[in-house]
Amino acid sequence: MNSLRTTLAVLCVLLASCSGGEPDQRIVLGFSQIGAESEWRTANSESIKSAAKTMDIDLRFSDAQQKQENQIKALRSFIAQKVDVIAFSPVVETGWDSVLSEAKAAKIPVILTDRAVTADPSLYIGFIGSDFVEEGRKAGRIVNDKFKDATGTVNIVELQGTVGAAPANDRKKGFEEIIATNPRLKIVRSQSGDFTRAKGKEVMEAFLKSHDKIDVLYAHNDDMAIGAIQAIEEAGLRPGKDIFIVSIDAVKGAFQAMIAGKLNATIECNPLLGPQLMTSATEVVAGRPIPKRIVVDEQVFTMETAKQHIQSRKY
Ligand code: GZL
Repeated sequence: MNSLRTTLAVLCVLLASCSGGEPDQRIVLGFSQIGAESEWRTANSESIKSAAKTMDIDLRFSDAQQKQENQIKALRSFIAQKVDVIAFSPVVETGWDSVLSEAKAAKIPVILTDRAVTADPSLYIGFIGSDFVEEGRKAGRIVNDKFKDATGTVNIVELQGTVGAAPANDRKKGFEEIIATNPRLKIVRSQSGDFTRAKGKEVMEAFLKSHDKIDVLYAHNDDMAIGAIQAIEEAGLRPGKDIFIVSIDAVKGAFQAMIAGKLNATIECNPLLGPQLMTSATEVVAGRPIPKRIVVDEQVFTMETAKQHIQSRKY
């Protein structure tokens, strides 16, 4: 009888091990991504997916197609799935308190990446992302420096990011803070291009039709700047020469435009947040604290320095 019992016990162990019966011990991370609106977003998503693979984290990835209601649905789905940790890049700053309170009630920690929210800080455990106000200041300093000796009014048009998005609000704020120090600099038109090339081109076409003299374009991201460059050329003007252009992100397309002499400068906004997110998620699940705010370091690239940097760029 004993030998039968022993045989059965060995069989169970063998079955469990060969049928992968071991419970999956991996961390389950639910991530809600805004969409695929720009080169920056594509690089950001790739960084998150590859970092999850490298750290063997079970990533549940959802694309919201730039709609807040889709992100809220995704977060509620992660709560229902009882994931270990939730992370997301909030498309806009407001409207998150309710779903974040549900995550808190379900004892699922939430990490913000890329963009901030206007919500009770106790509802999320940390925020990994850039300082968008400083990015706007850097763009303002470049324009200030270019036109420091201007004798007449310098007309600036501004392509804003997605309405209500933290990068749009903060990049505008930082830029205005700096150009306010030079009374010659005037923002004569400002409108959202929703961070996309198509909309950036469309809005720039309207700017060109409605305002006779444009000296500067400030775009909240490179994709809108690249769309605007097409509009400027189609209007018979020389981007980077007749109109001084500064944008933000430092994606590959911006380096190509700078090398072609069509974009004057871009401010880096690092999308490669995947490794920091996965490390933070691992720490949180292990019960260890993470910094409430992790800021990524970023550089400024100009038409003059683009060629020497393009080969080393990772996105
Ligand atoms: C910035 C990010 C912005 C990029 C855009 O962190 O949220 O969204 O600047 C992207 O290119 O669409």
